[in-house]
This record gives sequence, structure tokens and C-alpha cells, in this order.
Amino acid sequence: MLSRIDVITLFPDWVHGLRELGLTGRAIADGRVELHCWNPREYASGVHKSVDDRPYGGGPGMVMRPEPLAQAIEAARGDDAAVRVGCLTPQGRRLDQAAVRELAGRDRLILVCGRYEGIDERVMESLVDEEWSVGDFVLSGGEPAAAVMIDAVVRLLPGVLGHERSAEQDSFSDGLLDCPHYTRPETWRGRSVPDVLLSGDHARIARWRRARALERTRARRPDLLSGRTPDAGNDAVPAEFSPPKEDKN
Ligand code: 9D3
Repeated sequence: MLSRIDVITLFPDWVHGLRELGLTGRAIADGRVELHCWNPREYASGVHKSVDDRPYGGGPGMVMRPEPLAQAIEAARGDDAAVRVGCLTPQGRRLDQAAVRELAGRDRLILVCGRYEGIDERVMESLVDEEWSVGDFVLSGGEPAAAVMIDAVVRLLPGVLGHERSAEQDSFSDGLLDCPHYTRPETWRGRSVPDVLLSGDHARIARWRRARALERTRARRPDLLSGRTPDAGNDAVPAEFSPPKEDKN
């Protein structure tokens, strides 16, 4: 079970934000996980303490210099030679909930955040064990991706979510998108809450929610259903809840 996360970043304010805010802030305050931060700039030498330089071969942008970054990674690793070093890069393995569960089951996480056009490849070869992406879009650096990964992982740690919101009930833990939700008033701007939710019949409500979740998943993210076995997985939409067409997106 994860007890410690180390982030290597030129922008430690991202990590301070995780410490101070929200679910991650509370988990750290409660001692459920430690979050440490290492800034390559503190390992840079010379009056300018430069952490980047122009790319060999030319081209736009800058590349993170190997030595300050390597020293920051080694400082984070300490004497724990076994801990895997992950790097957030657009070329990495796409993060999904299965990967998040896997990461939450490790003892430690070391996350290297890139900035500029990238990191000197020799650091990737010699010190980085795995690369992670959070999706096929362009961020300005690895920090927001690390924040996403850390939030997703920390909420799985025991005691982080209140018992009223168990991680097991989540969308994606059963591989489906979430069902719709409603609260008061019963009618809002001419739209009423589905009768079944007011019925008090909890078994029927559970079947309705699953039917809605299945229909939504089929309409919006059929890729999530493609690896499933409809019969064994109980994935048929009950006839009692044959849906209004789900056609958003
Ligand atoms: C526009 C710059 N690109 C050159 C063709 C390469 C590039 C380098 C660095 C693109 C983005 C970044 C910064 N992004 C990350 O470090 C990053 C990221 C992302 O951009 N998308 C999804 N996941 C991740 S994890 C780290």
C-alpha cells in the first residue's frame, strides 16, 4: 500500500497545492500518505543555476539538462534502490483506473515532471523506469499530469474517502460510466425526477441505475464494453427500464 510520493519538479507550487487543497491535502494531514518535493534547480551549479539548455541538432525550445535532474531523482530515491521511477511524458503509457489501482498498491511512487521540450534522453535511459501519459492532448508540462495521477491514486488509499462514498461504487471500478443523479426539488423548471427514484424500492432503484449506466456507456463509451461478456457480466439492460435514447456526445 502506498505510503510515500516524491515529485521531481521545477514548479514545486503544484505540489504545495496538492498538500494544501482538497482530498490530497486532507489525506496528507491525516498521515495517510507523505508527499515530498525535489527541485532540480537546487542541484544546479553555477551562478545561473540553469536547469535547461538548447537542444543538440538545433530546433525550437529547450531541453532539461541531465545532471541537476539526475541528482534530484537520486535524492528522492535515497537508499531505496528498488523503487521505480516514473516520468510524466506525452509518450507514456496512458493512465487508466487499472493502472491507478496498480500504482496505489506500491509502497512508493517517484514522479518526474518534465518541462520545456523534454528531458535529456540519457536520464530517461539510466534513471527512469516507466513513462505515463494522462491522455492524448498537449499540456505545458508534467505537473498537471502528476497532480491528476496523485489525486486518482490517493483517493484509493484506505480511509481517504468517507464511508458514504466508497471507491468501490465508482464509475470505472465496475467499468461503467456513472448513472444520472438528482436532488431536490422534485420538479425543477418543468423537469421532474424519475418516479423510480421516489419509490423507496431500493432493489428496483439499483436496477434502474445499472440500466442507465449501461445505456450511457453503450452510447458514449462503447469501447468500455467491448472487452466484456454480457451474460456473465450481468450487462443486459432489464426490459423494465428500456431507456429513452441516450444520444449526448
Ligand atoms: C508541443 C511540444 N511537443 C513537441 C512537438 C512535445 C511536448 C513536450 C512536452 C508536448 C507536451 C509536453 C508537456 N507535456 C507533458 O509533459 C505531459 C503530458 C501531456 O502533454 N499530455 C498528456 N499527458 C502528459 S504527461 C506529461
